[in-house]
Amino acid sequence: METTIFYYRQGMPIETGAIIELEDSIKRSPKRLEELSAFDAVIEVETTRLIYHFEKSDMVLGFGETMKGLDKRGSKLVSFCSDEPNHLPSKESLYGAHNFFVILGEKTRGYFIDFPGEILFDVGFEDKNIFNMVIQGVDFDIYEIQGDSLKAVVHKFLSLIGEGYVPPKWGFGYQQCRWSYETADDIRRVAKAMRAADIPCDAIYLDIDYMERFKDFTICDEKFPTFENFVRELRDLDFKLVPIIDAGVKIESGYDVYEEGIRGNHFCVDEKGLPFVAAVWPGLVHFPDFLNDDTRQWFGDKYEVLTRHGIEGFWNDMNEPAIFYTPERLKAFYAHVEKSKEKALDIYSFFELTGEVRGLANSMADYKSFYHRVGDTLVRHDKVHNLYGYNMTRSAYQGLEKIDPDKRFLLFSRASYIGMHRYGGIWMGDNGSWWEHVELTMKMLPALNMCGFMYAGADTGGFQHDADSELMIRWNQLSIFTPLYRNHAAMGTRDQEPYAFDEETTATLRNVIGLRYALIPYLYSSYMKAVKKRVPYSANLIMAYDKDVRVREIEDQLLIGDSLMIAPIYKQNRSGRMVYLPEDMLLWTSSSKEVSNLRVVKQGDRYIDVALEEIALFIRPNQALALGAVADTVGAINAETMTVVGFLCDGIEMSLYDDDGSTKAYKHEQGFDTKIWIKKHGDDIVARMAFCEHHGLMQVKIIVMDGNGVRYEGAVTRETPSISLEKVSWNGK
Ligand code: MIG
Repeated sequence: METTIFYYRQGMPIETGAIIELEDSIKRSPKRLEELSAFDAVIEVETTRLIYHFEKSDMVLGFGETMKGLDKRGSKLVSFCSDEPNHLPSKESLYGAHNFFVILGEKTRGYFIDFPGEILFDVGFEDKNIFNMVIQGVDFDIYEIQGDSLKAVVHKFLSLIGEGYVPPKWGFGYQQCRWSYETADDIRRVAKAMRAADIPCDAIYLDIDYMERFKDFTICDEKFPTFENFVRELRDLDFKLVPIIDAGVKIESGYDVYEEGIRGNHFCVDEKGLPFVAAVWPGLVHFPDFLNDDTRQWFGDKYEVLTRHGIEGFWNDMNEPAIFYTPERLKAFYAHVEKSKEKALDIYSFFELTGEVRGLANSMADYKSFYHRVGDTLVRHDKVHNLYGYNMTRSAYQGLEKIDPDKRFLLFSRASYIGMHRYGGIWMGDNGSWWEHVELTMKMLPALNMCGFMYAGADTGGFQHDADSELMIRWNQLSIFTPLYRNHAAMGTRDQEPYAFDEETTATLRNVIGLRYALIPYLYSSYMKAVKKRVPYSANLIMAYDKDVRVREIEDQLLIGDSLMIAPIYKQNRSGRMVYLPEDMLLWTSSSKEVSNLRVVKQGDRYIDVALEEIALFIRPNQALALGAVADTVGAINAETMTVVGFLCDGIEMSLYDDDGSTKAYKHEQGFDTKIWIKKHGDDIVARMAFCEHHGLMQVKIIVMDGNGVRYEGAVTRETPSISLEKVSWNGK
């Protein structure tokens, strides 16, 4: 995998910390922007335009969190972290600003535009032949990676931005959320119902109502009396509690976080140098100036208020930062209303008025009216906007690291910028219970992976609107493959816990979620390998099959790790779908973790039956899946037995990674590596395992099918780690 990096610098950019592993020799001698040959640069007074002329065959991949599919050509995207609760196809910005893309054509070139203000990416939208980029500034860095394949370029980029965040292993379990389980009793009910329905679940979430009037680092005593005992009670039932933390700090005299923030000059300031005031859930708030090291330390230390009670994970919300309104803009709006009273309101002035109401939230004028301290100068927020959520999560990560340096905490964020993946994951924000958003989950995941965000997932079942049982099942059947697997719904929507529908749905979801737990040995191993090897955990087919022109248009099938391809159902009332196989694969149509329904599917376009209770798993040639035992939680999984299911063509050689799942030992130690070899010797099929001495695994059942559909089985143990497999059936018979 050959790559070459070119580093360009224009003006005097602010240090974003996105790129941390660039060779010193390259870093020390940046090229001038004019030397960037693929793009023509036009530097104006306050903006920079970069223009690229498309070749006919060019595709544009990447950009992380967007509403778009695999190829972004023909799209208009705006890089500006936005609190966007309506994920409509026309939306140009979501919560993350991920300015990394790859132009894939005659040549393969990746670009990262390291600039924290707004960028317009017109990827052949106004003019289909022109990629027009408008950077709202004249100070930025550009990293160009030229390579011999998409895989090589992405690998290099993932290497430049540093090793990704690793959650505790329980973060791979199923997690249940709602806005809000309001009281301790609500949570108890969910916990009990989950166990009564025999549905595995590792965590239940606390949304904003657990706080005292939405004040960060407080707990509402009335709703959650003796919080510490409650956390323990839940832990005894094997559930983790994961509270939310919002970006805005309530202005309230006597509230310690507010008082400390004022005393320590920790808040962003307005033009007059006074703490900037905006309104979010707590009412009027100040925003911590996360761009400062001392503020990050101060805020990060606050997480101890909750870890002290036994909390082991957090989600950071509203950190674009979202603004409902500012008193300033509200005042202007009232004045407008007063003025409109003087003359008769016509339809146009009516719409102007209502438009202004809607424009109160997240207004660019507000983002231009406050400042951060950067070194000795004040920098206007809009110029560094995309660094805000990133630095909030960095603050949390560093705070938690201080609290317990070796412990992995669960942590993810709504807003993000490239580089934040080192500190936490992200969730995909306020989607809706729409089939289109099942599909969107599948489109976002690989694009996020290209940008380093591997611990990611959608609000399964949909946040806005009401979910029905079929949508719920199909969405879960996809989400079992996303590292972050969480069911979340908005206030006022129908209950959508796995037991909230009918008995049949509960039974199906029990199996679906059970399969997730069974797959953890494979999924966790794949995740850890991806983090360590700097490759995506999940990718579009084009990443692996770039010689096959057909896969250039395939965005509704995904690769998960090295062995697996999935083809989820994302439409209503379907009992199957077309799947394109770039090569022969072994199909396991699973309705539970029992391994039946195996068959070889030949390369090409195939119609695959996938009934509502089934999931189609495609195992690639000479690859295998590893299935463990199912339990209520990840921690309770019995590690002694495992089943390996493989598609044997010439020989399978695989290694499965595991570790303690809770400490950061993975950073400097090898981990537990279990190796498996399955080989054909004439008519004989020999399986051999190298058990890791530190792993509890005692025996492994092996099931393989060869290209002719002949199934072989056997079991290896620590005593007999090498065996011949027995032929058991012919194409499932
Ligand atoms: O303005 O905390 O995206 O997950 O449930 C809404 C309430 C604020 C937005 C988050 C969502 C969360 C909700 N929050």
